[in-house]
Amino acid sequence: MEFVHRPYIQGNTIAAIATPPGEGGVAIIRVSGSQALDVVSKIYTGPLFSYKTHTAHLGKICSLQGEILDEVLILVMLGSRSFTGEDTVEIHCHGGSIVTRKILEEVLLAGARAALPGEFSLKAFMNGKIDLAQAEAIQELISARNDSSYAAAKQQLEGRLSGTIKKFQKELTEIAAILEAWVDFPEEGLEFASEEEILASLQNVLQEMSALSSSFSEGRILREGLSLCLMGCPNAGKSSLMNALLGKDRSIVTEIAGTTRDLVEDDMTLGGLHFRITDTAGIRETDEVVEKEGIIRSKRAMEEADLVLWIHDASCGEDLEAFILPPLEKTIFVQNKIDKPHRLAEHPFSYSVALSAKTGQGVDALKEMIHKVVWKKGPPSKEEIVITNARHKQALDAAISACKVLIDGIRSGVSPEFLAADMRKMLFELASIVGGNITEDVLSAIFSKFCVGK
Ligand SMILES: Nc1nc2c(ncn2[C@@H]2O[C@H](COP(=O)(O)OP(=O)(O)OP(=O)(O)O)[C@@H](O)[C@H]2O)c(=O)[nH]1
Ligand SMILES: [Mg+2]
Repeated sequence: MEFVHRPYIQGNTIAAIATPPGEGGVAIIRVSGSQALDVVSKIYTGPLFSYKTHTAHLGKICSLQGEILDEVLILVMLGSRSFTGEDTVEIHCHGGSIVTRKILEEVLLAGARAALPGEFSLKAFMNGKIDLAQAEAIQELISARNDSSYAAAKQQLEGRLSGTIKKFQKELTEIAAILEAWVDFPEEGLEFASEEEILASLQNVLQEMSALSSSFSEGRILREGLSLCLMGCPNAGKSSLMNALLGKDRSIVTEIAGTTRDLVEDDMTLGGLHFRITDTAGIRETDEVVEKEGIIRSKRAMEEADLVLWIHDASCGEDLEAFILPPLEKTIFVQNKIDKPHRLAEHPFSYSVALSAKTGQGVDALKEMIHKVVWKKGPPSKEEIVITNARHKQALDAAISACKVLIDGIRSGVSPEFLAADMRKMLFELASIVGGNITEDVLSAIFSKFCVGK
């Protein structure tokens, strides 16, 4: 990992194109820092310094040599009321890639520095406009691929996760004060609170932290979605079902057994979740080299998948015992071709549906079943706070371990100095989630994953 942001200098004036590359109606060049007005005033025709904050003005951008480059709308956002917390000027120009690049070049010649990825958000964080968890949520919001990941990122950006962490910090700081008092005044410390009261408070925080930590698996589903793999014997109708689920003719379907050789992948959205769906080669004994390799890949895809659909041709009554079946808890047994005369098979799976990939009968029931298997305990409610970020999960788990050590320490009468150290460790880990004590290296690693211009 390259740490691009070191060292951070407050007030430095940075500039970048904030809109995606290519042609569009409008493009935005963002300039932020203590010299933002000076920089833009060198190339803008209007009375920039007289503008009130949060106002928009029509004017022209000229090169330093005086050539008119474009007619633009200028947006001025001053000081602490801007996103970054520093003077910001946005130049809204025509959205051609050449005109945009030319204006950015002039802005840089006029004294700004090209912004690094995520540097506007880094400014916002350094200036206390947002905490670290909120800054990370911005990038998650931008890269959200479905309604669920969007909702989770929005919740984090609103500061709901940060609020929960701050509540833990507040409760623990009160206990920490008592522990520190035990260290300083071993005789009198107990008067502040009884050992039972402290243990009860710690147990309470521990339980809440553990619940938040275990929401990560749900959070991962919301953020990244799931992989879904279609397996079964040749001609069972895997490719037909893939196409029925996708609602398009993606995978080749023929009556020849062994049609699909390579993995065929596509994306679909179901119940607000993103699914990466993989059609595979039918499993059978074969000496044919290409098919053999296809079957090896099928099995690998099955192992890696979050969810497997095992497709069974109910019209020909094939024998299930001939197969090594996928893990029962992540598999839905799909009895296909019920539009033909058929006999439903006995099977060991907990989840099953009968359908016809050809007519579409039962496909909606399969979609409902997928939802049920994904959210065994029901999907998280809008109010429930889930963590979606691996860094947050790691810090939370470290805080949980320190909390357990602390509780054991109090129970077994460990010296207060050690207890206070465990408490500090726990507070340190929680603070790192919202960015209280974060090092430049970690900051750099986080913000360098952002887009330029954000
Ligand atoms: N009647 C009927 N035919 C079906 C149904 N599903 C698939 N078929 C037919 O079964 C044959 C095989 O379908 P595919 O979808 O190619 O089966 P597959 O499992 O992908 O087969 P391979 O790629 O060879 O492993 C085709 O002729 C399909 O039209 C169904 O629900 N009803
Ligand atoms: Mg196929």
